[in-house]
Amino acid sequence: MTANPWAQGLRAAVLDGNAAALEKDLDLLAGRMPALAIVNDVLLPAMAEVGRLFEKGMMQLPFVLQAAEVVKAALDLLEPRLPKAGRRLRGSMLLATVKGDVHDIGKNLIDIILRSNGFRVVNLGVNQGGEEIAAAVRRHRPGHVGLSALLVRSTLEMENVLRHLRGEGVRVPVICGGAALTPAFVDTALKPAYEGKVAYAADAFAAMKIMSGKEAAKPAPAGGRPAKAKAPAAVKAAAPVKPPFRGPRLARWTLDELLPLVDRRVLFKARWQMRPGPKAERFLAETVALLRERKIDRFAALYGYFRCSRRGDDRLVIEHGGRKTVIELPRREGISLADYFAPEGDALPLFIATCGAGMAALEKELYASDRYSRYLLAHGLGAQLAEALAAALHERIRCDLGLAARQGRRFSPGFPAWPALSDQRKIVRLLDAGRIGVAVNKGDQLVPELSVSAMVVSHPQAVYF
Ligand code: B12
Repeated sequence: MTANPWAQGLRAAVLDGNAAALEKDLDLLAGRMPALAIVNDVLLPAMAEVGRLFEKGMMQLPFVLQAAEVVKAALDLLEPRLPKAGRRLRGSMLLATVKGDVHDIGKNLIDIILRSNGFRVVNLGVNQGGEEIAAAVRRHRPGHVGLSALLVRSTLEMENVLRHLRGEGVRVPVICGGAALTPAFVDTALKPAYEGKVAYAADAFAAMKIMSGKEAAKPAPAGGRPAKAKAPAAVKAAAPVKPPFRGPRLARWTLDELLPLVDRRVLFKARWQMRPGPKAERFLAETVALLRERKIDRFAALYGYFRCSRRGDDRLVIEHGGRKTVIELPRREGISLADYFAPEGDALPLFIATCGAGMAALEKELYASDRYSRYLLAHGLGAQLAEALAAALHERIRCDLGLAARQGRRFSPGFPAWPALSDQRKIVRLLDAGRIGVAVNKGDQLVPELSVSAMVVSHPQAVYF
């Protein structure tokens, strides 16, 4: 790295995520070195340092994204001076979230970090099937394909994509990532479906190592022995709860009411990947101010009580509006959620809560205007506001039913005790969730994305499993 002070200034701007003097710094520097050298010898090494600091735990994710913002702004400013050909790229990736999945942020974080590290990225967007991806591979000829999936079901869709690519004769190495994906699944299900290489990467930094040939894909961790299932206690009949009303009802919370319910530790550590402390608190205050400015300060939910009865040993039949809806609750570890409902008739509390369309629009706008750090912060707070709403509804239902402390457990479709994500469609219909702008897409996901659906099980013996 050159010792010239302007280059040092630019490097510091990237590392500090501070674009305040960027235009001036770049102008001064461009008079002294070619634009291409600024990219290759200053910006990319600075970003590589950011990556090293992140991996050592010395830089936190929102600051990595701020650094990426500075690099993006610098590249935009340098663009007219950069030669059309000859720009050294570290590699290229065609990136897509697979069909049936509308989850954007995981894939977009990969896009942001790869681009700011000198990779070319073609981001196809969400809900992409094998045909679209194969056509884009032919068009863009990427060095790697990156597939993203949030849900278990979309990890299965990855296998279809790979089979389709194989059928089309594509052999470009593929890197897969996402919340519900495991290295073991990549090894056992995805690798055999494709002729080219398939690797798992936990994040953008792992992906860059694979793309640079620096690190072989990690072998799957030895699968631990599954915990021995405890014999479930026999479920005794419980006195039926008395719901205060039947059918759906609207409930609203303001941002001020919800904020005290936000779990800050989860927000900071899991959603923002930051240590709790003054910096995280400052980001929280700024993100809340942004939400207020955009009038994202009222949140709607629907909840209600429905007549239901247990049918067989793993089903509930819900009766509402002259129509029967059946929910299957498969037995696991000897327990089915159906065990907690009486065959002769019971009450089922259901709810849906959403951050609303305004939040989704804000996220889209922040990403499109290259405010990457704000994008992560808004998404993370939105996720925790959805959780806070769910907690508030859970509490309201517990109060309505007069449940004892710690009685009344919340279960959502898509989790092991209630695996059918498609039951979200049934909940949306029963609660008439269109009234609060919530719908279900073809992949059975709630739209807007930052929404939660659940039932509350009031039986005193109910446990999480
Ligand atoms: C926060 C969260 C929520 C939030 C926000 C969700 C969202 N869409 O953003 C809220 C509370 C709204 C929510 C709701 C639900 N959730 Co949720 N949620 C999570 C949680 C805890 C984190 C997801 C997240 O946002 N991560 C942050 C982003 C940035 O990470 P990411 O997408 O994983 O991407 C990173 C990596 O995976 C990787 N990566 C991603 N893609 C790629 C691609 C490549 C090429 C590479 C290299 C790397 C890579 O890099 C990214 C950056 O580091 C996960 C569990 C978990 N620990 O991951 C469950 C999880 C995704 N949720 C789950 C479920 C079931 C739900 C609900 C269906 C529950 C319900 N019925 O209400 C709803 C769905 C609502 C809907 N719209 O239909 C399940 C899904 C399982 C399944 N059955 O498929 C999970 C896996 C929890 C679990 N253990 O079962 N959820």
